[in-house]
Amino acid sequence: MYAKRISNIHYITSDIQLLDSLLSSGLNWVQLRIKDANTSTVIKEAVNIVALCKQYGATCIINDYPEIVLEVGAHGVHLGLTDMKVADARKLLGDQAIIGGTCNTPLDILYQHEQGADYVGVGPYRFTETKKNLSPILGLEGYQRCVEFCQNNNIHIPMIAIGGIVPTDVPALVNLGLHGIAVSSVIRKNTQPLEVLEQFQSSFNLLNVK
Ligand code: TZP
Ligand code: MG
Repeated sequence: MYAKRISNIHYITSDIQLLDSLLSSGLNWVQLRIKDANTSTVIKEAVNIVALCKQYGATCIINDYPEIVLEVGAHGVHLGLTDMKVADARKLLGDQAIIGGTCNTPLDILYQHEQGADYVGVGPYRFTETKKNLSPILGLEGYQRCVEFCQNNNIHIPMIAIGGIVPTDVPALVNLGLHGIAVSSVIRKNTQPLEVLEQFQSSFNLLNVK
């Protein structure tokens, strides 16, 4: 089993908006992802979000900036393939930190696993405007290839699907063997964000995924 509990629902946001209400509705994992800003802006936002997450006992992961994790006391970092290597971030942050790595292919998963990632974000599932320079879209077939590759190579790592995911996608992804999902716009841009969170939560509950 995994020593670190990786949530099934990761919420990606660039600011604190909505977070209080989402956390009080049971959200337990937040990834702060701020692009095109200077580090002092990221630090300011991170300090506030870490404090709020800690009030709710939620995990807070910082995208891209391992040093900021140390500075603000976040739980860990999520790193892309062109960011600091997971193994280097591990040296910096230690065994207790949660480190996630982005993947688009089975070989990326092998690589991030060998680097010592605690989970992998695998995507994009479908087109999304949230990320620039999107890697090739995976669809269910892409995830099937990733899951089979991991089975055949005895790789055990929680896989989090990402990219344009909506609540009705959850059953197919979980049935394939995905551990969870990471979402941003479907919650952030919705007029009823709490309802969307609840739909994700009930999908996982119905599938009896803990
Ligand atoms: N990496 C691949 S897709 C994506 C990231 C960070 C964005 C996911 O956001 P959304 O709005 O849920 O598509
Ligand atoms: Mg990155």
